[in-house]
This record gives sequence, C-alpha cells and structure tokens, in this order.
Amino acid sequence: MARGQTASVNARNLEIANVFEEAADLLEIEGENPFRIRAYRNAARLLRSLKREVADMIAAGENLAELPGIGEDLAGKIGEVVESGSMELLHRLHRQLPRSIVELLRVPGLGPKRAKLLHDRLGIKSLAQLRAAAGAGKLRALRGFGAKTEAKILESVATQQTESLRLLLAAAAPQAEALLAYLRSAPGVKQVAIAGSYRRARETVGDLDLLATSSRPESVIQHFADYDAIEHVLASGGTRVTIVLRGGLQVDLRVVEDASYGAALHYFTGSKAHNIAIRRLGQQRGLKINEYGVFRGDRRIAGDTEESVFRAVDLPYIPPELREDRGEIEAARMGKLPTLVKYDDLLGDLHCHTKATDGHNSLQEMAAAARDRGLTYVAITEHSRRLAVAHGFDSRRLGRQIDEIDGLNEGRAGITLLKGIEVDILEDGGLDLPDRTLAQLDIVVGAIHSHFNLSPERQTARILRAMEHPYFSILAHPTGRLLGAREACAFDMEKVIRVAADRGCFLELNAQPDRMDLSDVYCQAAKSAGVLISIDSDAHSTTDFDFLRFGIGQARRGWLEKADVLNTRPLKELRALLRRNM
Ligand code: DGT
Ligand code: CA
Ligand code: CA
Repeated sequence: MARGQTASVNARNLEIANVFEEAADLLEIEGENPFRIRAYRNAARLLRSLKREVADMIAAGENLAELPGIGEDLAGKIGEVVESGSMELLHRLHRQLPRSIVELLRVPGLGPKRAKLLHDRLGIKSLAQLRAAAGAGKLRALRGFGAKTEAKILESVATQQTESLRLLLAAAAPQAEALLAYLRSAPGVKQVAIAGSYRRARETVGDLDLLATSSRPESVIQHFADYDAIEHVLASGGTRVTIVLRGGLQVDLRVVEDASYGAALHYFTGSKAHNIAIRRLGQQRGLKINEYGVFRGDRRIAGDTEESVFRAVDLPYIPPELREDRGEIEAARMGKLPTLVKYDDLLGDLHCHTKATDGHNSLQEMAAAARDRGLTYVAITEHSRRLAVAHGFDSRRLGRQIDEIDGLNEGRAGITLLKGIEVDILEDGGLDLPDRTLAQLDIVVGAIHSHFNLSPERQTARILRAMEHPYFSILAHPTGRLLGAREACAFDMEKVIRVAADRGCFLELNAQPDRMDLSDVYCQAAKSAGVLISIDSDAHSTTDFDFLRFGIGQARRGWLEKADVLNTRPLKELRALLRRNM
C-alpha cells in the first residue's frame, strides 16, 4: 500500500508539524502578532490530521494553498520543510533568541505563554535563572503559577539540567576567553587555564572549568566573583567558586598552589575515564595521584606540570583531545601517539559560499578573508539549483561564476580560488547538475539536504551511488546531524568509508559549530581506512572561517595527523588527489 494512502499516522507530516509548532512557540516568546502564531499552530494541527503525506501531495503536483487555513505563504513554508528538512524562519528565531530561552520550553509545564511571562516579569532567560527564581520562591507570586507549580518546575529543572544545558563549543568560546583574560588580571594570580571538556575540545560543554594558581586564593576568588557578566554565585569557598554567567553557562573555578598546577590541570581536564585509568597506573607504582599532585606516601614527587604527572606513570605527554580512555594510554605506552594536526597545517578551505547563493559576502571578500588567515587556496562551492531556498545555482549561473573566478585568479588575489559546487545529492543518489557542468569544476562537494529519513539501506545506497559519480570529490557534512536539533541520518558509515577509500573520494569534517560533522569516532574510522578528511568551514560569511579552529579541535579528537587531512596538501598535490577519481 502506498504510504500516503494509509489512514494511520503519517510520520513525515508529524515531523513537519513539529517544526511549525516550534516556530509558533518561538514567535509567541518573541511577542509576534497572535494571528500569525495561530496560523502556524493551525498548520501544525492540519498536518497532524491529514490523511496523506504532504510530500506525496507536492510530488503529485497538488496545490497545498487550497488546504483549509493554508495560504500561499504557509504552503511555501511547508514545501520548504519537505524539501530541506527545516525552515529558515526557525533558524532565524533560533539565532535571535538566546538558546537558553528556547531551553525553557522543554521544561514540562512551561509553554510559551508561561515562558514569556517569566521572561517579561522576572527577566528569566535560562534554566539556571529559572532554577534560582524557583528556589527563591519567586514564581508562586506570578499569575497562573502557584507553590505547587513552582515545586514541579524546580524538580524538572533539576533533572533536565545535565543534557539540555550543554552549550556548543563555539558558543562557549568567547565567554571562556573573556573570563580567562579577566582572571589573568586578578591580584596575586600566577598561572591560569581552562580545563574540562572545553580543553578537550568536545563539541558541546556542560560547564566551564577554570584553574588558577596563587598563594592568595581568597583574593583571586573575590576578584572572580566580581566579574560583571555573572548572573549569580552558586557556591563559594576558600579555594573554589561556582558561578552562573548571564545566558546560563555555569563556571567552576579552582585555585591551587603553583606546585599543584600540573596535577590540577590534568585532573580538571579529564575526562573522568582517562583520570581513573591514569590513577590506576599510579596505584600499580605505589603512587597516589589527585588534583594536588603525585604522592609517594606523604611526599609529593610530581605535579607542577602535566608532563611530570605523565612521567610519574612512565608515559609521554598525552594531548587533551585524546584523553577519553579510548586507547590513548596504550598508544602512549607503545610510543604510538599520533602527531595531531594543527591549525597552521591547514593550507586551504574546500567548502564556502558567497552572496551569489545564501552567503553574505562577495567572492572577493571571501577570498581576501581566507587569504588574510594564511590560507593559500579556497574552493567556492555554492548550492545547486535543487536547494531553491538557498538560491542554488543552475549550470548557467555557475558558468558565470566560473568566468568570474578565472578573472580573479589571473588578477592574483594572493590566494587561488578553486571552482566548485555543493551539489545536492538527490533522493535516488543522482546529482543535481549534469556531468558536462560538473566536468568544468576543480572540485565537487556532494551533500544531502533532503530526505533525511530514508531507511538505512536506501540512504546507504543513495550515498554510494552519488560517490560512484565520476566527478564526485567530497561528501559534505556526511551524517547531516544538527547538534541539539536533528539526529544523524541512519546509514552504513563503514560501507561509505570503504567505498570512499576505493573510489578515491573524501569525507568532510564540517566545522559549523552545530554540525561538527564528522564525529571524532568516525574521523578515526576514516583514518584507519585511509580516507582523507577535508576540514571545512562551510563559511557563509568572512568571519565564519573562524570555525576552522573548532574543526581542528574535532579532528584532533579523531586522532587525525597532518597527513590524514586533505586540505593540508599544497595545491599541486591537492589537484592530483582531486583528479584521481575522474
Ligand atoms: P562537561 O562539563 O559535562 O562538558 O564535561 P567535563 O569533562 O568538563 O566534566 P566536569 O565539568 O564534570 O568535570 C571536569 C573534570 O573534572 C572532568 O573532566 C574530570 C574531573 N572530574 C570530575 N569529577 C571527577 C571524579 O569523580 N573523578 C575523577 N577522577 N575526576 C573527576
Ligand atoms: Ca566541564
Ligand atoms: Ca565542572
């Protein structure tokens, strides 16, 4: 039976309805006009009750604007979600509203109305602020809240805390660095560092862990507690303090003596699993290892530097990104630690956009920005026509850009522009532009932007078919995940990696902060199959080249060395590699 003709629930309609419902929630918090909000909710309700998949209706050429309550605008938005899996409006709302206020909606019992009330009346913009206000008994005074609701909210906030408060690494970075700079100016402070998952470059961080050394810890703590972006101080003692920044990020600071710096840095960098394994090695040698040092009996034998801690258990220094107890201790013992790729090893970026499609800067501006960062080549890879919401290129517009790039390269922009495309991989694994067009390019980046929910078998077959294509170079953001928003597509990654190795194709590590796609574990799998990874910013504006730095962090977590990364190759070698499969 055709999917669209069942009378039961239509799975894709439900997903689309959720997008509309979320947009309505956020519009409500933004204080949008009630008619518009109601229209989005009605659309969600209609989608949930439809007897057929809207995707099938669109495919059959039916006009959704004829559905009750759906005008041209909403019909277009439904089409957009069917096509791309998401809605530009929702992305905009997510960008405009602090992520933390969006988190409020996930608290059971807190719909958009109450979230807005909390925001307008009590200035609550984050779970941390909500927790503090509920704890202080401030909610019960609001209309529509009572002591019971307050207690319920307090309870659910306490249990929600761990997962939903995680922040993207790139969002934490400016806050972390500002705080570190501030801490450096504390009276009596000597060394300072950011430890924890931040230092290990995890994709998201639960909280920040700062470390300082001083012989006058109280004055460092006092100085820290005076930081002006602090929302409130959660706990404070003689050598430690925990605060919540405005926006909801929690920060722990520990102050130790200089002699303990390395041991404390190692301890608070973690991961916990790595620490436990190191401590066990210590025990086997009759040593006690904690955040104050490495001790034989009562005597401290190491701990002023991290190197000294590792040396005490007969290991070389292990870079923080590897400290996950995923084989790094064994590799260190065997002298087989990788020499991890560094930011300065990157010679180019193989995925970026200009304002000719959905970017914000011109070709010249993007080229200059990449050059100013020391890159020697950058591939311009606009979307293809199928991605209409991004004004994707057809062959004719691409041809014009090719001419423009040829002109710029002759004018010696100080950087080589490579001619490329981010071509849509269609549902059946075909590519969205004809061969004769792709043949004119230096590089073809293929990407999935629709039909994320095919069965694993079909999804795998789709990707493999795309990679079989003679001009295919790089599989962009391979799993399609969006951290906190969309799960990775289900497909057989091992097989994709094997075929990429056979075909001479490459996988991307897309460094957009909410993608970080590939994951560390898949990077490692690609590396062991001999598949090179391209670390790309997917820049849509000149400042987006900043993301490369986080891409490097993720690559390091994936054990990648310079030789494992495609865009560490000088241009000539790169060109040879790109031609290998044509
Ligand atoms: P996060 O904050 O969830 O992103 O992850 P982390 O790794 O920053 O974890 P966090 O902030 O709870 O603790 C920072 C580090 O402190 C952690 O990576 C290792 C160390 N640590 C925390 N609790 C323990 C523990 O119970 N035992 C050991 N050995 N180390 C711990
Ligand atoms: Ca942490
Ligand atoms: Ca912590």
